[in-house]
Amino acid sequence: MSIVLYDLAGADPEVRFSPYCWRTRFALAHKGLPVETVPWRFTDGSVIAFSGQGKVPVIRDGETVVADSWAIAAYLEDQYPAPTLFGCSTGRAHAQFVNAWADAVLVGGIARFIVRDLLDAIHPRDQPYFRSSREARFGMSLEDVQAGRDDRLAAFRDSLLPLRLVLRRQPWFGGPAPSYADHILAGTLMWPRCVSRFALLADDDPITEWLSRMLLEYGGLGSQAKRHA
Ligand SMILES: N[C@@H](CCC(=O)N[C@@H](CS)C(=O)NCC(=O)O)C(=O)O
Repeated sequence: MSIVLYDLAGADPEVRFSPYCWRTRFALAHKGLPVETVPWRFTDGSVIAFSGQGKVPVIRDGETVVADSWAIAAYLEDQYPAPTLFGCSTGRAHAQFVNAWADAVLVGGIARFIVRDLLDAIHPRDQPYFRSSREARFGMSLEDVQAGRDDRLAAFRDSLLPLRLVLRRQPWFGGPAPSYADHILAGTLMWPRCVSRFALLADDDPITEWLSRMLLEYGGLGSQAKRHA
């Protein structure tokens, strides 16, 4: 039986763009687990009824419901140990750091470049909620958040130096093969890729090269993802 994943969808139900849902998609693919995705929109409310909270990803595995991408990765690792997402308990602990850094630094950093583009990709019925909730969070209009992005791009790219330093020594954040650390980072980068045409990364950036390899993993899962036109 497939695991069911409630997955954030855009106006086009095939455009799936959540940085957290993508972490789960990669983790499920890594484990070779069949998945059935259910498109979910910000104003659906449907996941609250059975998961007790209002965010995706949420998975349903038989009778078990798990919300939150990190909790899902931990659940999958415990329930379906091979192939491993973390390698060992130390690897799991280190992946926690990557997860926290991606949530606290990378997601917020990327948002400032694409949040207005994102508005155009989401379902019209989600747009008023998305605009008001995100403008309250940023304390300014979505247009102002994204304004001047070309001038801010070099500083953002510089801030990703630690990723390049790792890739200088090894092909994947997991070392010789992708691990959940790769899923966290690639999942996060699927978000701008799916909703915006803004070139966040330079073509000759080693992170771009790693991401292009990551997109081809798992039968080209990431590369086949539909993008907002
Ligand atoms: N810590 C959660 C974050 C999940 C999250 O923020 N999901 C967003 C979609 S990218 C969401 O469902 N937001 C609902 C809302 O803003 O109302 C995780 O890692 O899964």
